[in-house]
Amino acid sequence: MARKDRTSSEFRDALLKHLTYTMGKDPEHAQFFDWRMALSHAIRDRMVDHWVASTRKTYEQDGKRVYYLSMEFLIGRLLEDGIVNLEMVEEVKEALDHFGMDMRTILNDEPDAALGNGGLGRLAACFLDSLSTIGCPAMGYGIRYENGLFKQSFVDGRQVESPETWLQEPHPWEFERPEVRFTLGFGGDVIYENGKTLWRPAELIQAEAFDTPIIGWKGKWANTLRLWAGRAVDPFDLGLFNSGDFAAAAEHEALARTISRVLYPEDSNEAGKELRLKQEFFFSAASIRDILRRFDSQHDDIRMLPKKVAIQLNDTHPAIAGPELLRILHDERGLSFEDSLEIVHGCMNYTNHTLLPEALERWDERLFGRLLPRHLQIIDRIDDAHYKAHPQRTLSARSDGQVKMGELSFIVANRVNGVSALHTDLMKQTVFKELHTLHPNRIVNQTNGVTPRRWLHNCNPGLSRLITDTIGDGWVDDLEQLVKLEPSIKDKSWIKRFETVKSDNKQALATYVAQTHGVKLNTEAMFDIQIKRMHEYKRQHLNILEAIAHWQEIRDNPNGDWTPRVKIFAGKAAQGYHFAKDIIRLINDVAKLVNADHATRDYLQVIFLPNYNVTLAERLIPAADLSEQISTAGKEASGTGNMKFALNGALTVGTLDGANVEIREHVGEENFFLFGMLADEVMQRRMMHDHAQKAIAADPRLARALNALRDGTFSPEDPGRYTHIADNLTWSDYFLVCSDFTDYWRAQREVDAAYKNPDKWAEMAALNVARSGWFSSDRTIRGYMCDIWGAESLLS
Ligand code: NBG
Repeated sequence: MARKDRTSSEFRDALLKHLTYTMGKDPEHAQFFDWRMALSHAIRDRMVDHWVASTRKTYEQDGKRVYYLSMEFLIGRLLEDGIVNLEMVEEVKEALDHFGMDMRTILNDEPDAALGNGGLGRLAACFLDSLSTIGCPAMGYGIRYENGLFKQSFVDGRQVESPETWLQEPHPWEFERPEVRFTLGFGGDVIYENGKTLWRPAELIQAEAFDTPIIGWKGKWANTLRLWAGRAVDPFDLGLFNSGDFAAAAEHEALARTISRVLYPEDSNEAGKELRLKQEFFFSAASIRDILRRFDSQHDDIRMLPKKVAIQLNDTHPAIAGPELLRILHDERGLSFEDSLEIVHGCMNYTNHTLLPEALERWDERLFGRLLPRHLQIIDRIDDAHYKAHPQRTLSARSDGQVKMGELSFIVANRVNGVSALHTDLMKQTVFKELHTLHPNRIVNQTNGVTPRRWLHNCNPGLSRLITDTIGDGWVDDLEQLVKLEPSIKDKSWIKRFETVKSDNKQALATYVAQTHGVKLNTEAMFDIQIKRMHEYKRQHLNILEAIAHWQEIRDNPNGDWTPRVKIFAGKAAQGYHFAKDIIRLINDVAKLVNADHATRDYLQVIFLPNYNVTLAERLIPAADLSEQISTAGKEASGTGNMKFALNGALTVGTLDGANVEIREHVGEENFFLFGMLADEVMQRRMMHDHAQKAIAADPRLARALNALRDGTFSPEDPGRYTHIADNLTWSDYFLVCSDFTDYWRAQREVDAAYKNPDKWAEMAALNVARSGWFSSDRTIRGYMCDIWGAESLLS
């Protein structure tokens, strides 16, 4: 038998074996679910060999290990990733064909692991993929939320949330590790005994580990994602049960489980805040213990820790890991406070992901002191030591009754990084100005990136094939090779193939939307897409306001030479963020009216797709012509969707914000539609008290669009529904929608004009692909390894 036949028959056997013995099903009666689980197990088996080999090598080499602590890992589906990274696509297809099953249908049966909100969580997932591809010994640590980010649906255009229940079905990728459990505490007292300070927590809980192997490109390396689940120390009170109080008997278990139940619990009330802080301590403290246990198994001198361990704090959520490590070293292991602090400082690094003041974590010191009394003392000592070293400083990690996690993280960390060049500069000038003056070498930049495996190779097979046909497949783990496409872009027949790929992707999206939402999209039109969390700074309302103004203009002149567009939105709003939810409703109401308008519907369609997640992004991005990156300058730390769109051949209409700045530099300003104020202009303009009214007075289109919000055009049954949005934009407009509207309008008309020349458009889009190679998360991770962690690849 030829090797290929042998391997595919071996895989067939493996699949059948799992179907029979893991799932307990006869192929005759197996459902999609059974096949998917059998396939996942068969693929997982293949991963395990690589995983064990990588783990072994990591121990043997005893190099520096990287620990990425993150409250979120938005990993999405894993089956296709696994199949592709193990180079098993053909084998799997053949095996499934043999049993009369369709691979795509089975892949589509997998639920998304939605353990994150947005960019921060997705970045962590891209980093895991790159760490494994590069062969950097690393581990991700997070929380195994039973309910990930809520499911979004629309009722009368309004967002309705329901729980995400991805763990209701067994999750084939994880390995439960009942032997890896740590007992953690909250509350209680701090006592002084024999010259020692000890924390005696009142409430105990256990953290249990669940491991998922993360396999890199071509299976050369695999790391681990370790997620912690909450467990009760005494799960069940038999006494209470026997006395007949069944609910109380199980209460411990239920309470312990709530800690890993939901992602970002509603924190507008005291109980929610407390749960959130508990979650942060829970996973940080469990991870620190696990890191120390592993270190101790190989070393006896704790002073070596910074040589062997680099800990990355993904935003401030795991910041309590610093004081916890210090507490263990000082209180439990008896090192001096100063030595402990030095070790902690040598290990910890902090990534800042936002400058929005409301997103920088601060805890009420009473709440903090009640849950973590010893840590509060330790934070004070860290802060005092810092003050002694820098008596000229004015800020501190604890002031105005609050514990300030941003300042604390900065003081504790060895390196602090921003996520785009602009964001890093703004960090130095604004939130961390004083700390940066005191520690001028601490802040470094690491512009975000995205994994080319998921975000081009797997999600856009048509474009991947064209690229590989043209330049070979070296680009998949060396994305900057995409520049080799440039000479072909001048070739008319190549551009035709490029255009065909895009139009096929648009057709596939249109088919999906027709099947799932019953809306027929005009595939001849430009697909203009804005997908991201709903937030005023991201300005989905600028986009819809421009759409309204454009619609009004088409109505005035229905026989004009308009460029047809389909405007697509997707994104979730936080449960308690009413304004953002009203913007969703507005977009849905506009869609209802505009899509039914016979005079305009050939030129303008609007659709809001519900329940945005990683899988939906994988469908939308390859089909985009235009990428909307229109945040108020200075507010979007980086963005990563912007990179995915450019890499898949969409042109960007955007402000000079976050990584847009660097995208524009790379793809060329002639291939990017720029508009809007710069970050410093934004700050200036905001000081003008009547900036919005001036902008409205100067632009009749804007005034007319705002009037349509006021006069009930989009909500005739409830005419006052959108008055508050118009009022907000007229009287406050913190995010400067009105001041940027006119220039946005101009840029959009340039977009329209450019789209009229399809070959030229395709050429610009292809240049975006060819020049986006720098935005690979492999490049970002190499930057962290070299500038922050001092870690090395173990791939030979
Ligand atoms: C987000 C920023 C994005 C950035 C991602 C990843 C948070 C707190 N921040 O601009 O808003 O791309 O982080 O760095 O989620």
